[in-house]
Amino acid sequence: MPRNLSRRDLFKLGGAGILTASGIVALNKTSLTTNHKHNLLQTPAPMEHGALPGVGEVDHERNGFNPMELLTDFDYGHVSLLPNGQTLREYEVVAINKEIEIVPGIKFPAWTYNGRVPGPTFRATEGDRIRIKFINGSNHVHSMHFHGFHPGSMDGVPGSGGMAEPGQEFTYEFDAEPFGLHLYHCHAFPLARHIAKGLYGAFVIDPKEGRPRVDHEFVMVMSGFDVDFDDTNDFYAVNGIPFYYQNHPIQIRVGETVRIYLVNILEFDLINSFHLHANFFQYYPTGTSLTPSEFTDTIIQGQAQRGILEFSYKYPGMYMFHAHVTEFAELGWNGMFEVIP
Ligand SMILES: [Cu+2]
Repeated sequence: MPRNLSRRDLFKLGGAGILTASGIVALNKTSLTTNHKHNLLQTPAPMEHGALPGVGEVDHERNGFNPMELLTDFDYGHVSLLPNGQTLREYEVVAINKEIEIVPGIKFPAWTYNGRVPGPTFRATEGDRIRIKFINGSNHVHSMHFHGFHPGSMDGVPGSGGMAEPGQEFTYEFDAEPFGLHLYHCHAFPLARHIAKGLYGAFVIDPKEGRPRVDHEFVMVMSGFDVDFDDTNDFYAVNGIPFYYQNHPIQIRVGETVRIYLVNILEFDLINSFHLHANFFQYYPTGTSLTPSEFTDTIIQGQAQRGILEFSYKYPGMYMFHAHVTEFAELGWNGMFEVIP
């Protein structure tokens, strides 16, 4: 009897590293049978106990983005001054369909802002004027719906304003407020599909007086990939590529201060989480206060929740950070800090 192959079956088969070209074709269908399942196997051995899943490298050059660069890739836009003295930040964003390799051998037909998942991390200071020329270069209607204050006509929602048909463009313009860590995403319907396909990104608004100086600032956007389009995620990732920071630890030094802008845009699963090993962090929910609300080592975020984490490491070593939903970690949402003396 043919039956559907669930993401758990995939993982039992050994996860990311073993899918063949025929497997990719099979994954593009909505239902996988046991026949396909046999095609997926390159090596019949199950995953070894004690080993980390997700070895191997995707082609970052072909993808056109690299999660190590996305960590610190803050986009301040083209900056000028308006006659009233207000800072103007101008951006151009193009929505394009693009196939990206998310784990070795598995290509995901993504919908992207500027060819990357997540899209650009916009960064401004409270009170700046933001102007974003959005060009829809794809074959579906899309928008950019920002979290934060703005007129309804700039909301990027059907019935309010700011939708762009294929080949059309729309310019979003509003003042950056309130300060905090926000996000943006497409708000065309069906919404779950437009988000899950890759149309989202982080939006940082710094307070006028700034935040205390730290040694490192990193952006981490948590999401998932439903590669067989059955409305459940097959892989989980930070900054677009599952397992990336596990295979490429983020290097910091003992005592250096680290600030993480953490955004959850995961579709199909109700919660996501972040756990830091052998350490605690100060947590600022939504980044809208300069006083932390919690000193902890684990936080939970629902979709569109976000917050700022601050910490430093006392001892050198290798330290994991990951979703504390164990299944998410084993399907890609797992990373390492390498703390150097
Ligand atoms: Cu869309």
